[in-house]
Amino acid sequence: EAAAASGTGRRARLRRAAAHVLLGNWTGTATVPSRALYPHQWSWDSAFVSIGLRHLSPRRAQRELETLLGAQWGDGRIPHIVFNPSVPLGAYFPSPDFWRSSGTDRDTGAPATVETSGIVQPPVQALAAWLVHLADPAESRRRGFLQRVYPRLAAWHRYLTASRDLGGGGLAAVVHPWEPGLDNSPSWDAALARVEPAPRGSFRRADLHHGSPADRPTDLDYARYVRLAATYRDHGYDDARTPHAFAVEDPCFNALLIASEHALAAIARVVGADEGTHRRRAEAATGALLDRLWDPAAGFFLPRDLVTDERVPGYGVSGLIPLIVPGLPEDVAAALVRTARGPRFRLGEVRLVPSYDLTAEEFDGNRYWRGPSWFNTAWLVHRGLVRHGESGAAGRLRAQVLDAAHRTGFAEYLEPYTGEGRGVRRFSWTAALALDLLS
Ligand code: 2M8
Repeated sequence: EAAAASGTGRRARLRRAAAHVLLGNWTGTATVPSRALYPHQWSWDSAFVSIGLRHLSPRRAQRELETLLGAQWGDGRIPHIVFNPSVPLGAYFPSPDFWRSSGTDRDTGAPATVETSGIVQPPVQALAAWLVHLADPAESRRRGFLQRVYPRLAAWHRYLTASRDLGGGGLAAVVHPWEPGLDNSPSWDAALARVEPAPRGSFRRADLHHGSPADRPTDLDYARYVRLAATYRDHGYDDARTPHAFAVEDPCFNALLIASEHALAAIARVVGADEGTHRRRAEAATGALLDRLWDPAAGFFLPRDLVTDERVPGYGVSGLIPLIVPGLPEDVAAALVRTARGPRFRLGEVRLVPSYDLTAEEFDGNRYWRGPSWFNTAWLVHRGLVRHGESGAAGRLRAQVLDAAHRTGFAEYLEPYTGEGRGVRRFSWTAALALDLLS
């Protein structure tokens, strides 16, 4: 009884601490990932944040997504950053004067009244909208939440499945390493090596004011990120006209698109739109995911580099995320669970799920997406494990997330072996997703 009581006390403390982080990072219309390092609104961060916020305030969670969708472009894209005009330009790089979204004179339809980036992030938004609705369907109906977001989410998915099907095989491509959200993953090294770096001194990083250089991408990575973004910008963010030096089909990005398409089907049903279209799209994309990214020899999902039209070898956490896809063949799911438990990810033995193969030469337990464990990918793997009946492994992962989130003061990421926090603290999606797993 005493143990149960102390467990209840711990949960209450964690809940309070997580709520405190989310309140501190709330700007009045949305949540910043971190006041220090990321002082604007990020697309997939907001989606994850709303999944946690729904347990504190379903209304605020709805608002979070509505603010993001308010910055949608005419062509359907949801930008990866929505800039807060009250934050000084130098606080984050690249700032609005780099992206110049409102000055875009092409047909992309960037909003005139809010500054945004021109690239995108993984499509978690429809899944988040559905989960937010489920937290309080009465409040959602009262505010007409799903009616309002449905057309925008549908336009977002149309943009991804039409303009971003650069490989023509039924999957969405990412055209910048910031788009899959796993910025400096070793999975992008080979594709990125072909990109001519922007000249040294042509840009000034702001991230190093807040983080240790050893925990962040390198200057050479940044020089290439800048080149790719500037090229896209200089072609009016037009997907057909831009000569994409980097174009990749990423398993995590596409798994989220499929999960979100299923969520959109559920939303369509509530708002009286055509559910079948979304189900059919989800099923077609699942077939494409298996055809194009499943590597039977590796027993793993691998990104496809569209410049070489080859799969990218190596085991990144992205390849585990298709576990969330409804209707994944059982033998494929079983192979993924085996790999997660094996020496490359050591699920249950090291903290959370490392972002890259522990046995690979490229693994670096401190440097951002090159090895550290992250809470959003752990939340997704947890969801996949539950889907496939792996309740023991899911329960252990959940306990690790809750412990690590609280112990590190809601760190951005963890060194997988020691569990020490890395990056910033009071990081929003860490707090939000811990809250979700607690509830
Ligand atoms: C990181 O990416 C941004 C660029 O978008 C950065 O390094 O400045 C990534 O971890 C990304 O996944 C995340 O959405 C973003 C904000 O938390 O930070």
